[in-house]
Amino acid sequence: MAFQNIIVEEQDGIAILQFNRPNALNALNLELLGELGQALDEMMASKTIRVLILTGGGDKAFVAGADISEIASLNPLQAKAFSAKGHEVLSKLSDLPFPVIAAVNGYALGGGSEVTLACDFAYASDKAVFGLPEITLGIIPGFGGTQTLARLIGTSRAKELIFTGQNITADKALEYGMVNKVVPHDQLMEEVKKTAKIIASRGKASLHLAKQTVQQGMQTDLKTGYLLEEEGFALTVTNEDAREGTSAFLEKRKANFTGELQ
Ligand code: CO8
Repeated sequence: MAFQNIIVEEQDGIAILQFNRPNALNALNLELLGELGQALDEMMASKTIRVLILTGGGDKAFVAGADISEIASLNPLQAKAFSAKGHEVLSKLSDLPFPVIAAVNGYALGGGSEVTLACDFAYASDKAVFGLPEITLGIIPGFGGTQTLARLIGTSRAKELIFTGQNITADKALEYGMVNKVVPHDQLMEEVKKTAKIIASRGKASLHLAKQTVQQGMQTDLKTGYLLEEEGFALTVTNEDAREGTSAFLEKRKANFTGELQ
């Protein structure tokens, strides 16, 4: 399927989705959100993708937020629907049965920061800028930021960012735990691909269950989380990849995981 606002490619189990509205710093308009949702639906059904990388086209921005020209004319019901559309699409991203890495190559503001928060983890270029500047526009975050940022970095830091609307550097985002690594700008994709390649060599079922178990566990108490882990563990241990992984260890060779999700 050809898209106008995103570019999707895939090689050796690694998919790369690039936001592609460089003239608007990849701002998320409704058309882009629709295409993103459709691309994620297709990926959900993919038999070959093991890891997805998200990044921004052009050399300035990952995503500079929701498209302000579209927000400006919304009435409350339309605004609620726009926010709900963002939640729906970002939930699809979080729910993909394989890991998603954000390669943050520039501005990740408002909806852009919220996209990184919906990914499993992020690496940032040393030129990346994060922030939730919605308050400077007289609005509040609407693509999950009030919830996901506080859950990730704690309520105090999240409130300071949301109340001031001030941007932070990649190094500050690293200190806050919003990104796992900051690398020189021109090495970002190489570094992300290196990690993606390691992940792509792991088994599909164990990646899916590991992701699901961490995510669901974070929404519940520890005892319930342990139960989720027991179930996930039991499912992986009977998977053909578990037979391959344990045999490969005992035979002192590299495992070759070819198991399917079902
Ligand atoms: N929306 C629309 N257009 C944008 C956006 C945006 N978020 N960001 C940049 N652009 C456009 C600019 O208007 C400009 O277009 P043009 O060339 O036609 O004038 C082009 O991109 C280049 O931008 P600048 O000239 O401003 O580039 P600078 O390098 O000078 O500045 C900045 C870069 C600092 C990133 C600046 O563009 C900026 O501050 N952008 C807005 C950032 C922002 O406020 N983002 C938050 C948006 S609100 C949001 O994300 C809410 C999410 C939930 C919505 C829920 C809906 C109800």
